[in-house]
Amino acid sequence: MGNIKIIQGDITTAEVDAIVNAANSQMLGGGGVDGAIHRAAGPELLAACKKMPAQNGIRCPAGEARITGAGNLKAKYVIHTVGPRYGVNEPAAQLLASAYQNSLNLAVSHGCRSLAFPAISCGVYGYPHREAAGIAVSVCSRPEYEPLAICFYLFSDDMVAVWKQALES
Ligand code: AR6
Repeated sequence: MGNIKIIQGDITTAEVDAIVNAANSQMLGGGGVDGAIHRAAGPELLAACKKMPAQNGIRCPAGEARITGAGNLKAKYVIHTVGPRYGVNEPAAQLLASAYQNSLNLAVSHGCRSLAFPAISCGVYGYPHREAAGIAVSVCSRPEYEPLAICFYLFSDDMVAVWKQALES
């Protein structure tokens, strides 16, 4: 698992091919990491999101992922994925694993060599951190993703500790 790193800091500063956004299904921005990514990328990102096909306002159901350009970010792409709202979207563990897996698959199919993940669903969506870290690390550690340099950008000391524990176990 030498291809997986943990970094404490703001994901919008990541120098990677693709930054993963913990978005909502509408893909029109929001708070948390989604807000930070849209602010840093500028209006081009929102314009790209608006162009994604929508069904009843849904551009990306929970567990799926979509890819756009990255506006002013250093990355080439933003991969927008939607994690489960804990206690609402079920089965939560499967949906969270799918969000990671579909993001990784989009990165691979677009020729990315590196990508950065935030802690999907661990903020407003309320996923228990330890369980989320286990799922994130287990999907990212699959042999098919070994050629990718994967960074987890985490904000707090606590989150870094939880992720490190998952990576080491
Ligand atoms: N860099 C890295 N991590 C961050 C940053 C940042 N700049 N900003 C926040 N985090 P959340 P969710 C952490 O709530 O739970 C949005 O409104 C944050 O501390 O952003 O998947 C969307 O539009 C937390 O650990 O995402 C959706 O409506 C983690 O990122 C909803 O929130 C994820 O927290 C998605 O909720």
